[in-house]
Amino acid sequence: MAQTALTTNNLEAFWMPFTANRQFKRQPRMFVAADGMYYTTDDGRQVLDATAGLWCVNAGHKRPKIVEAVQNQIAELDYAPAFQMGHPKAFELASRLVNIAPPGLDHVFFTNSGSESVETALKTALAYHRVKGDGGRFRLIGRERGYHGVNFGGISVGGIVSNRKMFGSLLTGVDHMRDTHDLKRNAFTRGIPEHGAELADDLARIAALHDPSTIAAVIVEPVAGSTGVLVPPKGYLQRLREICDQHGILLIFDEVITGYGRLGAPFAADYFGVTPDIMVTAKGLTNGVIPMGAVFVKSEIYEAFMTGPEHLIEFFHGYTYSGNPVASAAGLATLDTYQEEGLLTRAGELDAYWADALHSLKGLPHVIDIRNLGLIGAIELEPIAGEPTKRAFSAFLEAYDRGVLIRTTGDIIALSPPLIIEKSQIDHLFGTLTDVLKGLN
Ligand code: PXG
Ligand code: PLP
Repeated sequence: MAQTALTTNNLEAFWMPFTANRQFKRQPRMFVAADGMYYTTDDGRQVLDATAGLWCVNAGHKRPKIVEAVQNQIAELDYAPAFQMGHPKAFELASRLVNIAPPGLDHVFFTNSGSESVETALKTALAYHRVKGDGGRFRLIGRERGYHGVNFGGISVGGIVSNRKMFGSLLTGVDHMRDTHDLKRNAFTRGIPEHGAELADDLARIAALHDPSTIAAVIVEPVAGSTGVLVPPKGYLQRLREICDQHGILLIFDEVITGYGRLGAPFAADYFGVTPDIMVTAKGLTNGVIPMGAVFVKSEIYEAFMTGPEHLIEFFHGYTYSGNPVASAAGLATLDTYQEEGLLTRAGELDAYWADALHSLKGLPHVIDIRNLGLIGAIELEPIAGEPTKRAFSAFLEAYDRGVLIRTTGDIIALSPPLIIEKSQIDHLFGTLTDVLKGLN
């Protein structure tokens, strides 16, 4: 092995994100290569990727077309200024994206991550009302247990206490609906739960409280990912759409996880038949290989900005790397790969097999709920009394030792394999998890 931080044993300098730094640095877990469904560890073991990296490597690892496109693009045009200049691939990618997006979402703003996409969507919503002369709409509504990245807007509308409480004052004018998790009524539901559509009426209640004409937008994940795979109850998203329409509130779907085939349709908006006004994406857009996000907006939003003298900038927003050439090339090659292999709908072909295998874990020790939709799964464990998160973290470490990468959040195991997973690999994954769960304290 080359002289690396690992061999020189200097892991201190890197302050790792969302990581138990001291535990990790005592006992590091390092990947050095990846191919298809598998990672290779620094000690040469193969680890089945049951999380698509961090929900982003939807086409699997080291896909030849994407590797080649990135290599060629760096050699041809490495960077072009994002402001007042263009390059062809960003336009091509935006057009291709609009073609696979739900009808009406006809314009794309590029960012570099899900967090930036969220900020972009929130700012777009606020600015849209202003350019229309409706600047009294300044409130943003999120949801408890929502995850919208880690920037200030995102943590303000987000509903994860630990992501908020260290940071003092957040955005003002924000309120939250209740989350849709209802273990009592919906535990062990296969797919979409029956109970809880009425929770969408929280939006109507909050709107009435604040005066609906002060509300700019509501942002939700169609399926909450980070807080443990919370599938929306039957009719819930339709109800949110109706309430937004009644009150002139923009509906933002944060599809950072659900986008690009995760549910068996290109986007959750397609899957649920509910079209938002703004759709936030990232992750699977470039298969995770180059950071990039894309925010889709309805034509009437884009057009509302396209007024005034033509030489003036219409929207004071953008990133140095918006539509970066290498990221755009990665995005185009990713879309090619998805299309050639039918990956944007493959989860729909596998989901019954996936759900059968996942729900067969019911009855194992500590398992108090199992949830699924598309190629997403969650296994909720009873926490160890007084030591929340410890049981699931032990499962994570044990699964890793047995050659399977899973994700945990709180005491919930979350699964989201690359969409290329084979049935035999699904069997292997749940066989290993069964052994892991049987051995847990
Ligand atoms: N919105 C949603 C719905 C997300 O899931 C973001 C925004 C932020 O994206 P960036 O690219 O800024 O991280 C996310 C990201 C996990 C996990 O294991 C989830 C995310 C990221 C890392 C880990 O639950 N979601
Ligand atoms: N900070 C400073 C000092 C900058 O000059 C810039 C961009 O020019 C930024 C932050 C924002 O960086 P980015 O466009 O990569 O988000």
